[in-house]
Amino acid sequence: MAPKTLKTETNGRVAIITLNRPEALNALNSELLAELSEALKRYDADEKIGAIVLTGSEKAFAAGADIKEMQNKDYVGAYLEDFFAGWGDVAATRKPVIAAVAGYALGGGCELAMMCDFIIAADSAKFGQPEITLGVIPGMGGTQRLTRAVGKSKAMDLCLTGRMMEAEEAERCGLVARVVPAAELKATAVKAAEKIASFSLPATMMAKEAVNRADEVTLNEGLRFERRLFHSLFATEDQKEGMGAFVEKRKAQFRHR
Ligand code: CO8
Repeated sequence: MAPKTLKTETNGRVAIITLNRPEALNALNSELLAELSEALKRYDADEKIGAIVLTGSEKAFAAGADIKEMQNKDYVGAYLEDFFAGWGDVAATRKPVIAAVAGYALGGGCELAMMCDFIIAADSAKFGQPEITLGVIPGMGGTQRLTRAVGKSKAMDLCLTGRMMEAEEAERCGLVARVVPAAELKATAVKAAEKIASFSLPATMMAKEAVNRADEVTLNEGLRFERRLFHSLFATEDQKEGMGAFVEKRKAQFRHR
Protein backbone atom coordinates (compact mmCIF):
# COMPACT_ATOMS: atom_id res chain seq x y z
CA MET A 1 0.00 0.00 0.00
CA ALA A 2 1.33 3.45 -0.89
CA PRO A 3 2.41 5.48 2.16
CA LYS A 4 0.09 8.34 3.17
CA THR A 5 2.49 10.59 5.04
CA LEU A 6 5.48 10.57 2.73
CA LYS A 7 6.54 10.20 -0.89
CA THR A 8 9.38 8.04 -2.07
CA GLU A 9 11.29 8.06 -5.34
CA THR A 10 14.62 6.85 -6.61
CA ASN A 11 17.12 8.57 -8.85
CA GLY A 12 19.78 6.05 -9.90
CA ARG A 13 21.42 4.83 -6.68
CA VAL A 14 19.81 7.58 -4.59
CA ALA A 15 16.52 7.20 -2.72
CA ILE A 16 14.59 10.35 -1.86
CA ILE A 17 12.01 10.34 0.94
CA THR A 18 9.81 13.45 1.19
CA LEU A 19 7.74 13.94 4.33
CA ASN A 20 4.25 14.88 3.23
CA ARG A 21 1.74 15.98 5.86
CA PRO A 22 1.26 19.55 4.62
CA GLU A 23 -1.84 20.03 6.77
CA ALA A 24 0.33 19.70 9.91
CA LEU A 25 3.67 21.08 8.68
CA ASN A 26 4.92 17.48 8.55
CA ALA A 27 4.35 16.95 12.28
CA LEU A 28 5.64 13.51 13.19
CA ASN A 29 2.85 11.12 14.19
CA SER A 30 2.88 7.36 14.64
CA GLU A 31 1.70 6.69 11.10
CA LEU A 32 4.56 8.77 9.70
CA LEU A 33 7.04 7.00 11.97
CA ALA A 34 5.82 3.58 10.78
CA GLU A 35 5.96 4.60 7.11
CA LEU A 36 9.35 6.28 7.41
CA SER A 37 10.81 3.29 9.26
CA GLU A 38 9.48 0.94 6.61
CA ALA A 39 10.89 3.05 3.75
CA LEU A 40 14.31 3.36 5.37
CA LYS A 41 14.50 -0.38 6.09
CA ARG A 42 13.51 -1.14 2.50
CA TYR A 43 16.21 1.15 1.06
CA ASP A 44 18.77 -0.08 3.56
CA ALA A 45 18.17 -3.62 2.28
CA ASP A 46 18.13 -2.64 -1.41
CA GLU A 47 21.55 -3.20 -2.94
CA LYS A 48 20.73 -0.82 -5.81
CA ILE A 49 20.56 2.10 -3.34
CA GLY A 50 23.76 3.72 -2.06
CA ALA A 51 22.49 6.82 -0.22
CA ILE A 52 19.23 8.33 0.98
CA VAL A 53 17.96 11.93 1.07
CA LEU A 54 15.30 12.81 3.63
CA THR A 55 13.48 16.06 3.03
CA GLY A 56 10.23 17.91 3.71
CA SER A 57 8.44 20.84 2.11
CA GLU A 58 9.52 24.40 1.41
CA LYS A 59 7.74 25.54 4.58
CA ALA A 60 8.67 22.73 6.94
CA PHE A 61 11.07 19.84 7.18
CA ALA A 62 8.97 18.90 10.23
CA ALA A 63 7.41 21.16 12.90
CA GLY A 64 7.94 18.57 15.62
CA ALA A 65 6.20 15.58 17.09
CA ASP A 66 2.45 15.74 16.52
CA ILE A 67 1.22 17.71 19.53
CA LYS A 68 -2.41 16.80 18.87
CA GLU A 69 -1.54 13.09 18.97
CA MET A 70 0.55 13.51 22.14
CA GLN A 71 -1.52 15.89 24.22
CA ASN A 72 -3.71 13.33 26.02
CA LYS A 73 -1.06 10.75 26.75
CA ASP A 74 -0.37 9.82 30.35
CA TYR A 75 2.86 8.70 31.96
CA VAL A 76 2.05 5.01 32.38
CA GLY A 77 0.69 4.70 28.85
CA ALA A 78 3.71 6.48 27.34
CA TYR A 79 6.05 4.32 29.42
CA LEU A 80 4.34 1.03 28.60
CA GLU A 81 4.25 1.68 24.85
CA ASP A 82 7.80 3.14 25.07
CA PHE A 83 6.41 6.14 23.22
CA PHE A 84 8.60 7.13 20.27
CA ALA A 85 11.28 4.49 20.93
CA GLY A 86 10.65 3.52 17.30
CA TRP A 87 12.57 6.61 16.19
CA GLY A 88 15.66 4.61 17.08
CA ASP A 89 15.01 2.69 13.82
CA VAL A 90 15.65 5.87 11.85
CA ALA A 91 18.98 6.47 13.56
CA ALA A 92 19.86 2.80 13.00
CA THR A 93 19.79 3.13 9.20
CA ARG A 94 23.15 1.82 8.01
CA LYS A 95 23.42 3.57 4.65
CA PRO A 96 24.29 7.27 4.54
CA VAL A 97 21.26 9.54 5.01
CA ILE A 98 21.34 13.27 4.22
CA ALA A 99 18.72 15.57 5.74
CA ALA A 100 17.75 18.34 3.29
CA VAL A 101 16.05 20.92 5.49
CA ALA A 102 13.97 23.91 4.39
CA GLY A 103 11.65 25.88 6.67
CA TYR A 104 10.89 24.67 10.18
CA ALA A 105 12.89 21.86 11.78
CA LEU A 106 11.53 22.12 15.31
CA GLY A 107 11.41 19.74 18.25
CA GLY A 108 11.18 16.21 16.86
CA GLY A 109 11.83 17.72 13.40
CA CYS A 110 15.23 19.04 14.49
CA GLU A 111 15.86 15.73 16.25
CA LEU A 112 14.95 13.80 13.11
CA ALA A 113 17.36 15.93 11.05
CA MET A 114 20.06 15.20 13.64
CA MET A 115 19.43 11.44 13.34
CA CYS A 116 20.59 11.77 9.73
CA ASP A 117 24.31 11.75 8.95
CA PHE A 118 24.53 15.37 7.95
CA ILE A 119 22.26 18.28 7.30
CA ILE A 120 22.16 20.45 4.21
CA ALA A 121 19.99 23.46 4.98
CA ALA A 122 18.17 25.92 2.77
CA ASP A 123 18.73 29.55 3.73
CA SER A 124 15.07 29.48 4.86
CA ALA A 125 15.66 26.77 7.47
CA LYS A 126 14.87 27.40 11.14
CA PHE A 127 16.01 25.00 13.83
CA GLY A 128 14.84 24.82 17.41
CA GLN A 129 13.87 22.69 20.40
CA PRO A 130 10.68 24.47 21.55
CA GLU A 131 9.45 21.62 23.78
CA ILE A 132 10.02 23.76 26.88
CA THR A 133 7.23 26.06 25.68
CA LEU A 134 4.87 23.06 25.82
CA GLY A 135 5.82 22.09 29.36
CA VAL A 136 8.11 19.22 28.34
CA ILE A 137 11.68 18.65 27.13
CA PRO A 138 13.10 17.09 23.94
CA GLY A 139 12.48 13.33 23.89
CA MET A 140 14.03 12.09 20.65
CA GLY A 141 17.65 13.06 21.21
CA GLY A 142 17.50 16.86 21.38
CA THR A 143 19.37 17.18 24.64
CA GLN A 144 21.96 14.59 23.55
CA ARG A 145 22.62 14.91 19.82
CA LEU A 146 22.26 18.70 19.83
CA THR A 147 24.73 19.02 22.72
CA ARG A 148 27.23 16.82 20.89
CA ALA A 149 26.75 18.83 17.69
CA VAL A 150 26.88 22.39 19.03
CA GLY A 151 28.26 22.16 22.57
CA LYS A 152 26.67 22.75 25.96
CA SER A 153 26.16 26.50 25.90
CA LYS A 154 24.25 26.69 22.60
CA ALA A 155 22.30 23.50 23.38
CA MET A 156 21.26 24.93 26.74
CA ASP A 157 20.27 28.22 25.09
CA LEU A 158 18.05 26.42 22.56
CA CYS A 159 16.53 23.85 24.96
CA LEU A 160 15.92 26.32 27.79
CA THR A 161 14.61 29.30 25.84
CA GLY A 162 12.89 27.37 23.04
CA ARG A 163 14.09 29.97 20.53
CA MET A 164 14.64 29.21 16.87
CA MET A 165 17.94 29.67 15.07
CA GLU A 166 18.36 30.54 11.42
CA ALA A 167 20.35 28.44 8.95
CA GLU A 168 23.36 30.75 9.09
CA GLU A 169 23.69 30.38 12.87
CA ALA A 170 23.11 26.62 12.57
CA GLU A 171 25.99 26.35 10.12
CA ARG A 172 28.23 28.56 12.25
CA CYS A 173 27.72 26.35 15.30
CA GLY A 174 28.27 23.09 13.43
CA LEU A 175 24.72 21.70 13.35
CA VAL A 176 24.55 22.09 9.60
CA ALA A 177 27.14 21.03 7.03
CA ARG A 178 26.19 23.50 4.28
CA VAL A 179 23.64 26.24 3.61
CA VAL A 180 22.35 26.74 0.08
CA PRO A 181 19.67 28.93 -1.52
CA ALA A 182 16.25 27.34 -0.97
CA ALA A 183 15.71 26.78 -4.69
CA GLU A 184 18.88 24.68 -4.87
CA LEU A 185 18.28 22.54 -1.77
CA LYS A 186 16.97 19.33 -3.27
CA ALA A 187 19.37 19.34 -6.24
CA THR A 188 22.34 19.97 -3.91
CA ALA A 189 21.33 17.17 -1.54
CA VAL A 190 20.70 14.72 -4.37
CA LYS A 191 24.04 15.63 -5.96
CA ALA A 192 25.84 14.99 -2.65
CA ALA A 193 23.96 11.68 -2.28
CA GLU A 194 24.86 10.69 -5.86
CA LYS A 195 28.51 11.36 -5.09
CA ILE A 196 28.33 9.22 -1.93
CA ALA A 197 26.44 6.47 -3.78
CA SER A 198 29.10 6.38 -6.50
CA PHE A 199 31.73 5.25 -3.97
CA SER A 200 32.20 1.77 -2.57
CA LEU A 201 29.13 0.92 -0.47
CA PRO A 202 31.05 -1.04 2.19
CA ALA A 203 33.43 1.93 2.50
CA THR A 204 30.70 4.57 2.86
CA MET A 205 28.81 2.41 5.36
CA MET A 206 31.96 1.80 7.40
CA ALA A 207 32.86 5.50 7.30
CA LYS A 208 29.42 6.25 8.75
CA GLU A 209 29.80 3.57 11.39
CA ALA A 210 33.24 4.81 12.40
CA VAL A 211 32.26 8.50 12.62
CA ASN A 212 29.22 7.58 14.72
CA ARG A 213 31.43 5.53 17.02
CA ALA A 214 33.25 8.75 17.93
CA ASP A 215 30.21 9.80 19.97
CA GLU A 216 30.19 6.61 21.99
CA VAL A 217 33.69 5.48 22.94
CA THR A 218 37.04 6.81 24.12
CA LEU A 219 39.52 8.13 21.56
CA ASN A 220 41.74 5.04 21.81
CA GLU A 221 38.84 2.64 21.37
CA GLY A 222 37.56 4.70 18.48
CA LEU A 223 40.96 4.70 16.81
CA ARG A 224 41.24 0.90 17.23
CA PHE A 225 37.74 0.45 15.80
CA GLU A 226 38.59 2.69 12.84
CA ARG A 227 41.83 0.78 12.15
CA ARG A 228 40.05 -2.60 12.19
CA LEU A 229 37.46 -1.33 9.71
CA PHE A 230 40.23 0.16 7.59
CA HIS A 231 42.04 -3.22 7.55
CA SER A 232 38.83 -5.02 6.63
CA LEU A 233 38.32 -2.87 3.53
CA PHE A 234 41.39 -4.53 2.01
CA ALA A 235 39.17 -7.61 1.66
CA THR A 236 36.89 -5.76 -0.80
CA GLU A 237 37.01 -5.73 -4.58
CA ASP A 238 36.42 -2.00 -4.40
CA GLN A 239 39.71 -1.34 -2.58
CA LYS A 240 41.56 -3.11 -5.41
CA GLU A 241 39.57 -1.14 -7.98
CA GLY A 242 39.92 2.24 -6.20
CA MET A 243 43.66 2.03 -5.68
CA GLY A 244 44.23 0.32 -9.05
CA ALA A 245 42.35 3.10 -10.82
CA PHE A 246 44.44 5.76 -9.08
CA VAL A 247 47.70 4.09 -10.12
CA GLU A 248 46.45 3.56 -13.69
CA LYS A 249 45.21 7.19 -13.83
CA ARG A 250 41.60 6.28 -14.66
CA LYS A 251 38.26 6.77 -12.93
CA ALA A 252 37.35 3.98 -10.51
CA GLN A 253 34.35 1.84 -11.35
CA PHE A 254 33.21 0.58 -7.98
CA ARG A 255 31.15 -2.60 -7.80
CA HIS A 256 30.01 -1.71 -4.28
CA ARG A 257 31.29 -5.04 -2.99
N1 CO8 B 1 1.91 19.07 15.90
C1 CO8 B 1 0.66 19.08 15.40
N2 CO8 B 1 0.21 20.00 14.52
C2 CO8 B 1 1.07 20.97 14.17
C3 CO8 B 1 2.38 21.04 14.67
C4 CO8 B 1 2.80 20.03 15.57
N3 CO8 B 1 4.05 19.96 16.06
N4 CO8 B 1 2.99 22.12 14.15
C5 CO8 B 1 2.10 22.71 13.34
N5 CO8 B 1 0.92 22.02 13.35
C6 CO8 B 1 -0.32 22.32 12.64
C7 CO8 B 1 -1.04 23.49 13.27
O1 CO8 B 1 -1.81 23.08 14.37
C8 CO8 B 1 -1.88 23.99 12.10
O2 CO8 B 1 -2.99 23.13 11.97
P1 CO8 B 1 -4.48 23.78 11.85
O3 CO8 B 1 -4.43 24.53 10.55
O4 CO8 B 1 -5.35 22.58 11.81
O5 CO8 B 1 -4.64 24.65 13.03
C9 CO8 B 1 -0.97 23.73 10.89
O6 CO8 B 1 -0.01 22.76 11.31
C10 CO8 B 1 -0.22 24.97 10.44
O7 CO8 B 1 0.46 25.50 11.57
P2 CO8 B 1 0.34 27.03 12.04
O8 CO8 B 1 -0.99 27.58 11.63
O9 CO8 B 1 0.72 27.10 13.46
O10 CO8 B 1 1.47 27.66 11.09
P3 CO8 B 1 2.29 28.99 11.37
O11 CO8 B 1 3.02 29.27 10.09
O12 CO8 B 1 1.46 30.05 11.95
O13 CO8 B 1 3.37 28.59 12.53
C11 CO8 B 1 5.01 27.14 13.56
C12 CO8 B 1 4.37 27.63 12.24
C13 CO8 B 1 5.78 28.29 14.22
C14 CO8 B 1 5.98 26.03 13.20
C15 CO8 B 1 3.90 26.63 14.52
O14 CO8 B 1 3.07 25.74 13.81
C16 CO8 B 1 4.42 25.92 15.74
O15 CO8 B 1 4.88 26.54 16.66
N6 CO8 B 1 4.34 24.55 15.74
C17 CO8 B 1 4.71 23.76 16.88
C18 CO8 B 1 6.21 23.66 17.02
C19 CO8 B 1 6.58 22.83 18.22
O16 CO8 B 1 6.30 23.22 19.37
N7 CO8 B 1 7.23 21.68 17.99
C20 CO8 B 1 7.64 20.81 19.06
C21 CO8 B 1 6.64 19.73 19.26
S1 CO8 B 1 7.00 18.72 20.66
C22 CO8 B 1 8.16 17.66 20.12
O17 CO8 B 1 8.58 17.67 19.00
C23 CO8 B 1 8.65 16.68 21.13
C24 CO8 B 1 9.48 15.61 20.47
C25 CO8 B 1 9.91 14.59 21.41
C26 CO8 B 1 8.84 13.61 21.74
C27 CO8 B 1 9.48 12.39 22.23
C28 CO8 B 1 8.51 11.50 22.99
C29 CO8 B 1 9.21 10.38 23.66
